[in-house]
Amino acid sequence: MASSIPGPTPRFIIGNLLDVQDEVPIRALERLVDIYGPIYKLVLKGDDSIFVGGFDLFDELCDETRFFKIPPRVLTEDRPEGARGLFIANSEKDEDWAQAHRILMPAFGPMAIAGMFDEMHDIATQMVMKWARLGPNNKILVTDDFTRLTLDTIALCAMDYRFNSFYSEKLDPYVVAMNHTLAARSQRGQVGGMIKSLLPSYQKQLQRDNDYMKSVADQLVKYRRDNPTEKKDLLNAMIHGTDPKTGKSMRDDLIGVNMQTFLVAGHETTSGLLSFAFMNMLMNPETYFAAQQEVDRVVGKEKILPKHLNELKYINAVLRETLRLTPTAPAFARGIRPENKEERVLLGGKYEIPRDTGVLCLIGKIQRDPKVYGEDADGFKPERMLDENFEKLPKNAWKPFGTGLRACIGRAFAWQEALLVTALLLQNFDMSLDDPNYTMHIQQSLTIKPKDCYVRAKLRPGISAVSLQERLSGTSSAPI
Ligand code: FDE
Repeated sequence: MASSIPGPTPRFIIGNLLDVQDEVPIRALERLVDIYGPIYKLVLKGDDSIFVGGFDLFDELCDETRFFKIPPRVLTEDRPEGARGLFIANSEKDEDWAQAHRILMPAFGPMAIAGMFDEMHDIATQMVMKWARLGPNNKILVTDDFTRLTLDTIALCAMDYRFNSFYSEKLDPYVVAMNHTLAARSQRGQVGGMIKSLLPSYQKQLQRDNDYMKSVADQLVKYRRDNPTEKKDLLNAMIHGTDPKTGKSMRDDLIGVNMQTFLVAGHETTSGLLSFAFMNMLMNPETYFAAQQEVDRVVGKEKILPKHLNELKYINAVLRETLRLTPTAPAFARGIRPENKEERVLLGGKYEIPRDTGVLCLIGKIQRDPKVYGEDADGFKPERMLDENFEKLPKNAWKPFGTGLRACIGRAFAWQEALLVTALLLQNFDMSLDDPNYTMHIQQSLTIKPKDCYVRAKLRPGISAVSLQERLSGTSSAPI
């Protein structure tokens, strides 16, 4: 027998619009799990939407033979026809997706990522030196500096472009345009955002932003074609790579949209990860010290090298635990695979999922399911994510990078970057919260980040800005 999916009663015309109003929209959706249970239904913009916030049902949705990824509606609605980047392609059957995926997989593979270490280190050094020179009394809004860092890193590693965000207070025009469009898209479900989106001036501005971003990407492709280099970056992989299956190479418009995809997908998510990780450690100082001791043991006072990163087991666990509690991409959608021939698709043996309806998986809630993580599921406990414990978790218990064929292609990239930056900061600074009573608040655009998180960073005893620079460049002659 099928059971009906619970949920708040929809109202005339507006459906459940009022049930999802919140400064942090994802929180509104998560609260509904506490009221209606691990699956519920809402009527939004005239359509039924289903939400899942518990492990068991999610585990079933990860079955790739029955379900597949549905790209996020906020990113796909009202998008003009034409090439689509990996993130928002409709399915794995889409030739553009398949071709880009096959060409890019090796470019995001372990060897290629290890080859990006020096560039990642270069950008991280800019941030570390800035903090060192501004000194211990400087209030740092960590989210801002981590966003500068991750954006500059992906742009340099992917396409040899320097935004130089640490050298200017003013944001690069590309970043301004990108922030506009992301903010607009993330506000789509909120009443304020809907009203704004009706204003012609607002629509025009968005159009201008989109055109500008496209022209920058197109110019970068053209510039590289006219000025070839040997650099092993993602742009060259796309320009020179051929599809192992078809022997074809990528069209320029497809290369352009994928470059834009990497800039967007590769910076806010990783910046949020770093921000939450440091706030978690600073709010639980014993974890900060444990992580710092690990760096002292594994790296000591030397320059951090790629070989060190694998040995940072505790920091690895800190990052995993952070993405468990606050997955920076806080939800993704699954739908019924067209090849799935089940007559009625039932979830949990009883909830019927219609063929044309996406199910939004609330990952932050799923990864706090007490059935998997116990009664202390809401607590920050890196130990539970150390390899020996992590390996014992049920297969789909930790999915902050998505699942299946469409899982995050940038995972190894983001992980190397986050490990390196965390280790560098711990090695050289004693950090503290600016407000010792800080409690974690969240802000959301498309991704989530901690709000108002100010910290201070004091160079560790015996380190000066000058000796630090020597250490970072690996030229230090004397022990420091
Ligand atoms: C993807 C992704 C995902 C899935 C989504 C869905 O399903 O819808 C997720 C969840 C993610 N991703 C997450 C993340 C986190 C972090 C930190 C990151 N992520 C990072 C990064 C970096 C880069 C470069 C990237 N990332 C990228 C990407 C891409 C391209 C994608 C799509 C894929 C396909 O579809 O094919 C993703 N990413 Fe990430």
